[in-house]
Amino acid sequence: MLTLETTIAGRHFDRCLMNAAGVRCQSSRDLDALVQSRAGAYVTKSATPAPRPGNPSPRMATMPHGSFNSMGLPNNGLAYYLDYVIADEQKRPGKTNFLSLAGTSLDDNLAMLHEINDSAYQGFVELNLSCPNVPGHPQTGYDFEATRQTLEAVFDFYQKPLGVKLPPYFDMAHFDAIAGILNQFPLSFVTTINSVGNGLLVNFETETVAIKPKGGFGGIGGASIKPTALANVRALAQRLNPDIAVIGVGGIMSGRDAFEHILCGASMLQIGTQFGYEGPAIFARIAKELGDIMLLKGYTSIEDFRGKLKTLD
Ligand code: RRO
Repeated sequence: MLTLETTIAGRHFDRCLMNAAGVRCQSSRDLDALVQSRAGAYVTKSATPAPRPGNPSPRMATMPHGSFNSMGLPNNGLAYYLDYVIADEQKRPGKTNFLSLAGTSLDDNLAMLHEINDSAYQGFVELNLSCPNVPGHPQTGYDFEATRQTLEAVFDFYQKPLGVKLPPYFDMAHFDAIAGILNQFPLSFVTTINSVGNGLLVNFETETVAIKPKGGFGGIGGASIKPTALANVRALAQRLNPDIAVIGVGGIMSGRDAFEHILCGASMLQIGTQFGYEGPAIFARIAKELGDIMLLKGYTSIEDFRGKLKTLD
C-alpha cells in the first residue's frame, strides 16, 4: 500500500505536503481552505505581537520562473493565529499544525513564545529567522551569534515542539557553522529555505524597479530557487542530528520536484509560490504525481528513498 505519510518529532502526518508560511495563510478563510485541502498540515502567516499592515504596494511581482516579494510581514497579530490553531485542535484532536512567528526583535519573539507556552496550543512553532523584507531588520539566520543567542533564550523556558525557518546559505563553511549551532538545541525541525533575499527585478519597459518597498529589493521564490533549496535541504540533512527533521521548501511545482526534495532528505514539503498561483487544489495534484513516481520506482513510503540521493564517486 502506497503512503505519503511522514513523522516529525513523533507527530504523524497523513501526507508530507503543506503550504509554505506566508502564502494564502493570512486569514481564517485561507486557513479553512487549507484544512479542507489535501495538505497534510498548514502553517499560519508569520505573526508579530500586534497586527501589521506590511509594506506599501506594489509589493509582489510574478517572474517567468518564480515570484518576487517584499510583503513586509503583513499579519493579523499573534492572538488571531493562536486562537485559530487552538480552536482547530479542539475540532480536530490529534492533528498537528504549524504556527509561524517572526517578531522583529528577540524580545518580541520571547514574549510571543511565553504566551504560547502558557496557552493550550499543542502544535509546532516555526520560528522565522529569515524574513528578508522588514526595512532596518537584517535576517537573524545570517548572524550566527544572534541565532545562537536567540535559541539559548528560547530553550531556556520554552517547553513545546519548535523548529526554525532558515534563509538559504551559499557556502559549505556556512552550512557547517549553522548546523553546529542548531545541533546544540532540542529543535524538532528546521525548514529550509525562505526566499532568496534581496534580489532586484527590473522592468525593462518602464526602466523602473518592479516593486515599491526597499527601493525595489525583494525575496525570490519559485522554480528558479530549486537548486539552492535542494542544496540547503541536503547540506542540513547531512549535518543535523537525525532527530531534527528537515522540511524542504523552494521550487516545488510538481511531484518530481517533491521527489527530489525527499531524496535530498526532506521529511515534509512546503509549497509557496506555486500554491499561490494554483490554490489549494495543488496538494491533490502533487500528491498524485508523487505517488505515481513512487509506484513507478517501486517505493511504498517516503522513508524508502528519503535522504538516499547518490553521488557520482
Ligand atoms: O512578509 C514578508 O515579506 C516575507 C516574510 Br515574513 C518571509 O519570511 N519571507 C518572505 O519572502 N516574505
